[in-house]
Amino acid sequence: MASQSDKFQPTKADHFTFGLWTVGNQGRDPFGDAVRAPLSPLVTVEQLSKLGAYGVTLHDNDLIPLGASDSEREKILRDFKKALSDYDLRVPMVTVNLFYHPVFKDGAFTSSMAPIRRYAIDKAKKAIDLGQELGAETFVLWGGREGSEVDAARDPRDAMKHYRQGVNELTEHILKNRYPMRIAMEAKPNEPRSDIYLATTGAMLAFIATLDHPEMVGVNPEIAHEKMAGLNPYHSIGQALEAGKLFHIDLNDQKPGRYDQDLRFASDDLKGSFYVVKMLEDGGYQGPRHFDAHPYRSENAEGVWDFARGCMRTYLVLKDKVHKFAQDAEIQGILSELKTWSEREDAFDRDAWGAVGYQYEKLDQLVVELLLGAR
Ligand code: DIG
Ligand code: MN
Ligand code: MN
Repeated sequence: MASQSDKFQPTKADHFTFGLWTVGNQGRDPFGDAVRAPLSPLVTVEQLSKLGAYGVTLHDNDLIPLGASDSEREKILRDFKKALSDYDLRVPMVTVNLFYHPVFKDGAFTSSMAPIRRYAIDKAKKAIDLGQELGAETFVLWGGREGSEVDAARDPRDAMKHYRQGVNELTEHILKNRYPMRIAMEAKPNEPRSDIYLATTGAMLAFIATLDHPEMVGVNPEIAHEKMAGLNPYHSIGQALEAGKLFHIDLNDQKPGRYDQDLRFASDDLKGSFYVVKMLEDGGYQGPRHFDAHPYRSENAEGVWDFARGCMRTYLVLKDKVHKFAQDAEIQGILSELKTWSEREDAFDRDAWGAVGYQYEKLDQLVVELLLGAR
């Protein structure tokens, strides 16, 4: 295979991170079994480091199997920390699996059963402790089972009250232990539940405002999830950033109107992905460039690393296009002309304004040609 240009080779300074579950995805789907062998977290750390990644992220049970004994936990953590040190990788984010075990089949924090809610909150607190032990500064909470199929079974107002109680207990846990950690909540409209509560990043931002410690809680928008809701990730991420609430991000891609595909970053929607990179780079987002995606089921163990390379490389190619956008005289010429109009102070002439031509056709064509490498 032709060697890839050095210009787009990732380095740790790019702060790319991957979930253990992403490259470790074995290719199961509702109609087919695993196509790849399990991937050891130790191999993942070594391989991602060699590819230029900055860190890995994990659910509690991606690393510590449910039901592991204290001694098993200690050994797993010892080996994992050694690998992180040997390969100079960080763990900027930890999350909790509140969706795989059958106990969560009707919800975790929003379960109607108090004992299940209590178990879920305690499991999340232990995952926060694990994150602290690994040096994570962000705890992501994705409520994949917080939802419903039968609305007769639960009043969404009760679900909100229980969700709030759970998150408030997590912020109390962080404050009591003086952990330097923040919580980032991740929205998704559906799948695996027929409807998931707090379906979009916008809904999450409204919910966060009702918490005891809203300053400790932000959002972790996922591109695929906003697109599943028919929304424009550039706008969702922009709203979060402007509100000071973009605490983390899940980068991937998604074809419209399909199940959660978690595709390789920018592998479907190049222009939309370009604007996401533009928002992160121009908007001064300081967090890791985190990929929550997985390789196609078609891929073998080698193809997994093609997937990881592709995520990072395309981000860097688009970051270079963001730089070219800022340097492009024609694009900037149109934008500055629009800016002078925006500040006009002469007498308001409704018909004149109604007749204005905004040059958006020309502007968007220039962006398309920039992305196609035609300018
Ligand atoms: C799914 O999009 C969710 C889970 O993978 C995880 O809880 C979170 C981490 O970014 N994203
Ligand atoms: Mn997803
Ligand atoms: Mn995600």
